Amino acid sequence: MRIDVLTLFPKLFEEPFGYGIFKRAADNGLVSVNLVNIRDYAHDKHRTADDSPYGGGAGMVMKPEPVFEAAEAVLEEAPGGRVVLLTPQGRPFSQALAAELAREDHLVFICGHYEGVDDRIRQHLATDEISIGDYVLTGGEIPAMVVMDAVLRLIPGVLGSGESPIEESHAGGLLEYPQYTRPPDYRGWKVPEILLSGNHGEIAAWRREQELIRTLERRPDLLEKAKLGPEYKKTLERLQRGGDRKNRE
Ligand code: J9Q
Repeated sequence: MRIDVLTLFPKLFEEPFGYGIFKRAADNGLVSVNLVNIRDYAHDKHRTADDSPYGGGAGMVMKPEPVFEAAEAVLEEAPGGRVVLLTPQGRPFSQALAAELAREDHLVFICGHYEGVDDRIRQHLATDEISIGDYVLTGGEIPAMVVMDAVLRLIPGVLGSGESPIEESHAGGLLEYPQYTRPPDYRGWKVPEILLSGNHGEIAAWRREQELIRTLERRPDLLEKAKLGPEYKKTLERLQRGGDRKNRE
């Protein structure tokens, strides 16, 4: 997969994507991340990328010409990719959308700044608009990094063999069970005995129950949409009948 990031702050992406699994993925030819400074496509000697809003109001708006021309330059090199504008008005980002984007060969991210981008960028350049959540940020860079992280790890071969992407939180629609490692007793806080038992059937049952308890308590909205197998359904029904003493305490 090729990813082009159009931003006024390309250096922000160098650290997070220059190390670890993303560096390895790049070295193995699975992904290439191309950082494009929008300012390089400005038309004047001051490299102006923003201007005051028509109709008045506070702040600045990103000008269309540098963004269009930066995008056209990368699309000429690599035609036909989805052009994603990060914006609070976009489609809510989710694991399902990450999986959809992970099947693409080419993504172009446009990171807006200031009070927003000229709306013609949204209307005539972006093919997708994505929001990572309902909060105010200063720019689209961090949202682009969030989307890139979620997408890249789903590309086959990006995660090592020990790091399968399938079993994790939200992939199955439930919250994850609690994880523990050594030592078995830390400051008197003990690892649940079942995990030390070596009984793989009981461990799996305990983990299913923990996922359901956590999801019921913290994110009951997720349970509505979750696709539960028969083992999960049975456990959920038992928990909802109040069949588990630990859960009532
Ligand atoms: C560009 N707040 O917020 C949530 N998802 C994306 C954004 C965002 C923002 C400001 C600028 C994107």
